[in-house]
Amino acid sequence: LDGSWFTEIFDRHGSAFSLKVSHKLHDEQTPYQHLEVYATETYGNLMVLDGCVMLTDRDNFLYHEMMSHPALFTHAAPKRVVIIGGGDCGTLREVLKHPGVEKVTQIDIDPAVTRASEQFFPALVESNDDPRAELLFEDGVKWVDNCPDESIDVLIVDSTDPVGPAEGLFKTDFLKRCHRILKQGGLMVQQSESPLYHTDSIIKDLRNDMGEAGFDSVATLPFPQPVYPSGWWSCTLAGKGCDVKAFREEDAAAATFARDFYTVEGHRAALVLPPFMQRLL
Ligand code: AG3
Repeated sequence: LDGSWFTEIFDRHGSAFSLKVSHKLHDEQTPYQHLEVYATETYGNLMVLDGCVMLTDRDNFLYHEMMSHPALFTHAAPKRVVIIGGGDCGTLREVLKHPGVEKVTQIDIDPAVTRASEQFFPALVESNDDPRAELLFEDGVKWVDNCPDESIDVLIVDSTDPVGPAEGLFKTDFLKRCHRILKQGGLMVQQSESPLYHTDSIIKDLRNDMGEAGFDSVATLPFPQPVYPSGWWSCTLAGKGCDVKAFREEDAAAATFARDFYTVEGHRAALVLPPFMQRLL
């Protein structure tokens, strides 16, 4: 492909994903990662970190809705929410749509991601001035360590792949620390890569590590994500005295906030693991 295409190559899987770009909007080496933003011909703006696609205007709703609404409709009454990573603020925007949420703290290590989102993805930051939102730029692992025991209802880990800055966020040790700060009845949700490419590796390990960290129920929810490796992605929920395979279906059905993907039926369907995943896990 010539220079008018952005391509992310998934070398280990012998595949790649490309978008036709009209021009580059931003290129910055931050202290943590290489941040690029492109204008594409058909997917709106595209954000890339260390060569990996993070989001596009056109399809980020899939990921951000699935990282937030299933978890928030699983918790009995979520009031205190934490997002580790998520600097683009797309997950934060979805969380703030839940009127019962009293405070959301987003902790991303890299302020440059939020600055780029403000500049190039204004729709994602549109609710950042909500008084319930707190944006911090520091190491999420350290923040969790300084957080009091049993003080959080829902913890969302919206990270990059488990290499580079986000590697530590997939380790048992970090999951144990997350378990400590969750109240009884609380849960965490982590982006967990591709069902097709990573079920018998990253997803399986994460689920086992969540069990080892003390969580008593685990569920992996697959969802489409055209711009990520294999075009298919997942999040994994882990409950602390909370069954993550059940959710508040009536409340979810009655919710009136705007969304483009999440539905009660879709949530129910996402809880049904495809047979190939059942075999591998
Ligand atoms: N976080 C998940 C990015 C993983 C994509 N991996 C890849 N392209 N190889 C996205 C952050 C959106 N808030």
